[in-house]
Amino acid sequence: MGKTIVEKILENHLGDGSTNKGEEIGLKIDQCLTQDSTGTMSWLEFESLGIDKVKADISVSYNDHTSLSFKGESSDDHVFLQTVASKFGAVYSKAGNGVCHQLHYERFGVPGQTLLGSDSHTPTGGGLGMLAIGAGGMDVAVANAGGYFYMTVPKIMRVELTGKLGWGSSAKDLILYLLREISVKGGVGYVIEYGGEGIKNLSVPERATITNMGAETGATSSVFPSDAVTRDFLAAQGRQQDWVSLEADPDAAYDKTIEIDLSKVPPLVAMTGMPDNVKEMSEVTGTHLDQVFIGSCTNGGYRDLRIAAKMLEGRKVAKNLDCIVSPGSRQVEQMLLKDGSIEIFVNAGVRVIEPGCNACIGIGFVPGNGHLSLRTVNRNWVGRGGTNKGYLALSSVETAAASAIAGKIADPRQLEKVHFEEAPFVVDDLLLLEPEGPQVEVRRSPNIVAMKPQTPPATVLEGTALLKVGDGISTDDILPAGPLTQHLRSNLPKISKFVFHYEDKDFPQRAEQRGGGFIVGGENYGQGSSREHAALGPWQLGVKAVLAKSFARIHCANLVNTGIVPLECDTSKIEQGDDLKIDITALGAQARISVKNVTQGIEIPATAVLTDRQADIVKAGGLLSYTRAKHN
Ligand code: MIC
Ligand code: SF4
Repeated sequence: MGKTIVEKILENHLGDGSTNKGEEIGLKIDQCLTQDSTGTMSWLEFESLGIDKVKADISVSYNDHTSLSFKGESSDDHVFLQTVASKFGAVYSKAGNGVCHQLHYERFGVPGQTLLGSDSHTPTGGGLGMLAIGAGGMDVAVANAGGYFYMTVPKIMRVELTGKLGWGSSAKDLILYLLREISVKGGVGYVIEYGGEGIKNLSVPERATITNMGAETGATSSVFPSDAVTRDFLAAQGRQQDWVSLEADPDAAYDKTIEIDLSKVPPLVAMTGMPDNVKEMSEVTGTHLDQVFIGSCTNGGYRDLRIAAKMLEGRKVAKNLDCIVSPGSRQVEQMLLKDGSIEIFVNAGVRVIEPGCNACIGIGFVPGNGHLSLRTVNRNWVGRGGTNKGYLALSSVETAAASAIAGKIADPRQLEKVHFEEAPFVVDDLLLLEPEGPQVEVRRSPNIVAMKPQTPPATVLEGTALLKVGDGISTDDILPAGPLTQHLRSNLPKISKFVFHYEDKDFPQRAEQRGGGFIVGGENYGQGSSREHAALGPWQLGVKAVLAKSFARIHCANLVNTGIVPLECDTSKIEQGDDLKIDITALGAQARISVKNVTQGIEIPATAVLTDRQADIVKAGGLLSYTRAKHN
C-alpha cells in the first residue's frame, strides 16, 4: 500500500511509539518556532530544564505579536527574548520583521521536515510541505531541549482539488468553503492533506493561507505536497538547496476524502462569531462596515497585498470607514515599496502599518461599540479584536478591498479583474539576528516572573465547581489576548487576574478565596489558540481539574502539561457552586474516574483524557517536573 505525505513524514521522524493510527507517537522535531506572547513563558520553561543549548536544527524566536510595545513590559519581554535566544542558540527576529508563520516559510521552512511552534497557526508551514504543528510553550521548550513531541497518530483527510479559482475568489475563499463544509470541529483528529491537479494553480503563499486557517477546522495540521511550485518558490527565496520532492503515492489510503472544484468556489464571508459562520455574498452584500483590515499571517503575502493595491489604484477608501494594511513580512513590505503599492495605498487613504500581528489580537485598531470590522485574519470570535463590544467578519483580500472602497460589504466580482504578476522576492535578513553563545547575559526585568514549582497533586481532589460555561469556549474566552493582558504574558500572578475576564470578572477572586477548585465546560473546551496561559492562569489560581463534554487538542495537552486533570463527563449533572470530590488514584490512559457531586449526592462517571505517559506527567505535577525527573 502506498503512503500519504503525512505517513512519510511521521515515519521519517519516529522517535518513540508507533505510527499506528490512534496510538501515541513521539516525534523528532527538526525546527522550533516561538513568538513574543507565548515565547517568554516557553523560554523561561526551557531555562528551567537546565539545558545549555537548543538541540533543534533551527529554532527561531519571533517578535511579532506586540512588536509595537504599547506598554514598557512588552519591550522588557523583547529584550529577554533577544538575549535568551542569543545565549541558547536560537535566531531572533526583531520587531518589524513580520509575523512568525509567514517569515518562517519564507526564510526557514524545509519540505518534509517537522516544525513545532508555540502558536496555533504554525501549520502555515504545511504550505511548503512541512508537517508543522502548533503546541503549548512547554511542549516547544521540551522540543527545543531535544525531547520528542508526543501526539496521537492522526487520521488523514484528503482534499482533492481540481480546476482553477475564478476572478474574485481566492485561497481564503477555499478555506472558508471547507470550513462551511466540515465546521470548526470537522478537522479534529485529522491532518488535512491537499492534492489533485488543482494544486498546481496555487502558489506557496496561497497554499499557506489554506494551511494557516486549517487550524480553524480543529485539524492538527494541513499539508501540501512539495512540487515544482514549491521548488520555484524556494529558488526565488535563494534557498533552492532546501527543496526536496514530496508527494503522496498514487495508491495511498485516506480516512476521508473531500473533492472541491476550485472554479466553483465563490467569494465568501464568515460573519461574526465563529470562522465557520460562512455566508454567500448575496446574504451579506451591503452590510455596513466601520473598519477593514488587510494583512495577518493568513493574508499578508505579496500576492495578497499587491492585488489589494491594484484594486485600490485610482480609487479611495470610503468616508465611513477606516482601512489598514499590514504586510505579513518586511520582505513583502520592501516589495510593495519597490512596485509602488505603498504609494497607491497611501493615495487611496489606506493606513499602512508595520509588519506584525498587533491589530489581529486587538493591539490597536480595536472596533468601537457595535461596530463591524471586516478582516482578512483567521478568527472572528467575540472579544478577539480587543473588545467584546465590536464585531469581526472574515474575508479574502479581494472582498476586503472591494468593501473598503464601497464602505460596506461588497462583491469583488463587481470590479474589473485585476492581474497579478509575480515579482522577485527581496532577500534581506537584516532583522534576523544569529545567536552569539553562552557568554551572553540574559536580561530580565522584574515583570518577568518564573513559574512557581509544579508539585504532584493529592490523590483525592476536593473543591467547588467555580464556574460553569457553555460549548465552544475558546482560549480567548478563558484568557483574552489584546491590550488587557498582552504585556503580562511573562507574569502569571498578574495575568491570572484576567482569567474568564469577559465571562465572569469575579472568577479569579472567587478561585483564590476558595483555595482553587474546578472548571466545568461544554463541547470543544479550549478551542483556538495555543496560549498555555489559558491553562497556566487557572493553575495559578488553584484549579485542579477541568470537567467538559470534550476538549480541543492543544488546550487539552496544555492542561496536562500544567498539571491540571482533563476529565470528560456529562456536565449537565454539575451546577456552578457544587462541591466535588474526585479520586484520581486510578489515573491512567482513558481511565474511568468517578466524580462525586457532594452537593447533589450523585456519582458521575468521567474519562481521563490522557495517555499513560500523560497520566505520569499529571502525577509528577506537570511536564517540567516530569522532564526534569526523567533526565536526572
Ligand atoms: C492567536 O492568533 O490567537 C495567537 C495570539 O497567535 C495565539 C498565540 C498566543 O496566544 O500568543 C495562537 O494562535 O496560538
Ligand atoms: Fe499573529 Fe494573528 Fe497570526 Fe495569531 S492569527 S499569529 S495574532 S497574525
